[in-house]
Amino acid sequence: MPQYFPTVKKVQYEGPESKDPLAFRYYDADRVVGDKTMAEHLRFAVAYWHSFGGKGGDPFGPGTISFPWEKGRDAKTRARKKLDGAFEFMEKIGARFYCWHDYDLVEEGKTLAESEDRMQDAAKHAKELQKAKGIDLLWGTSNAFSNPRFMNGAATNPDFQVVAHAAAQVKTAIDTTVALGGHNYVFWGGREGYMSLLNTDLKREREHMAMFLTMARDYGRKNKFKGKFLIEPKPMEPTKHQYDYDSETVIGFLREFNLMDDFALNIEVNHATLAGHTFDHELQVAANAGVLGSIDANRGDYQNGWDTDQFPTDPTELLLAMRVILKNGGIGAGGINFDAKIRRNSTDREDLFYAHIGGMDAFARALINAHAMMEEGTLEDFVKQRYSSFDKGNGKKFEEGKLSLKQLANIGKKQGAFDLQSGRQEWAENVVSRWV
Ligand code: XUL
Ligand code: CO
Repeated sequence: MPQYFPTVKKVQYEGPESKDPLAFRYYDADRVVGDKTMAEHLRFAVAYWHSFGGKGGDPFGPGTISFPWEKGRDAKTRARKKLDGAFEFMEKIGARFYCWHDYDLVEEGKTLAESEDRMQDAAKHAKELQKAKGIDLLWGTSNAFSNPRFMNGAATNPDFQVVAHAAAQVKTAIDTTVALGGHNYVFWGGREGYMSLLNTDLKREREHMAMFLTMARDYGRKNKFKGKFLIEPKPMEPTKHQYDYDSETVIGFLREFNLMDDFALNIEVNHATLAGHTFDHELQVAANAGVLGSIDANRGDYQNGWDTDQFPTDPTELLLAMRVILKNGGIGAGGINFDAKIRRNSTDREDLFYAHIGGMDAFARALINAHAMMEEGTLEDFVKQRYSSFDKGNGKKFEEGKLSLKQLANIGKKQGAFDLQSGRQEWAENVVSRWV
């Protein structure tokens, strides 16, 4: 089989002192941190679309990156060669998971039937490669936003014909995910949102989205899909207002339409930033509701207000995120998917390796430090102590719902003057900086 990345061998762990740009300095897959190996904690996944399809085009110019598998003679051959290239990359970088949209796994055909046929062919090859290389599908999803037919949305499109077309696509994507033993199935909102309220029936569109997701859930469950359906919150882009705005919004939606048992959240760093939140805020909100499903790991540029999809490098941001994940007992059947792309001027074949090595090392380092920080427990002890007045006496009764407002007011009247309790934020920030 031809090598698509001939200049790179399997990337090895060499330790923090290594200066080899094609070695890991922190990610040591089999190193045990707490109760699991790094590979088990982090479950890294490679995003098929950016890594093997992203060509660097932007609104000001065409792509700068080309891929050898594009030269295959027909669509099925091209898809199979792309899989060969992808699995060679994933094996060399040591990622044990990957994620795709239907139409980056294959090129979209002229008809739904042609696309489905291509998906089935690609899935046969993907299955062989998964088995041979020990790599799993973290999640599949459907691209129901790029084709012009989805310009007004997919499940929330005002035209029923488009909704039905989207259903055919999603059904095939679920079938393919099941055929490949996918651990999860993702719905990112795509163009589910509006550009203007003037031409939009907001109530109906949200109800249509809930109906569509319920149907997808029922279909998946009838057809042996055991994993979670994941919704990926994002506040804006491409639409002015995306219905899956942020974690709180999506959780409210799932509760309203009785979808909490089967759905969880796929939290993306850059989407959190766009919503005006931190990454750890979005993770904590999902964790509190028991729906922290998976992660799309890509940062934004903090001077730009759009989704720049850069590889994660920020030690503080990742340390705080790993703290939430460890407190949650891990990420379960989810993983850390690099929904990130190399820059338009990163045109060497090695650049994709540098990018993933940087992201994997940044998370591994954050895992080591977050674990050590929590073993020391300074912040955890402080937070526990800060709320300790609710652990006993009337505070406990309040939490248990055993006080009326009148009783609570009487306690307030009787207690007299009391001391202020410092929140010690600067002290807490200094504790964190010891582990960055
Ligand atoms: C878009 C985005 C998508 C989803 C999958 O912002 O994050 O790539 O992750 O459709
Ligand atoms: Co994403």
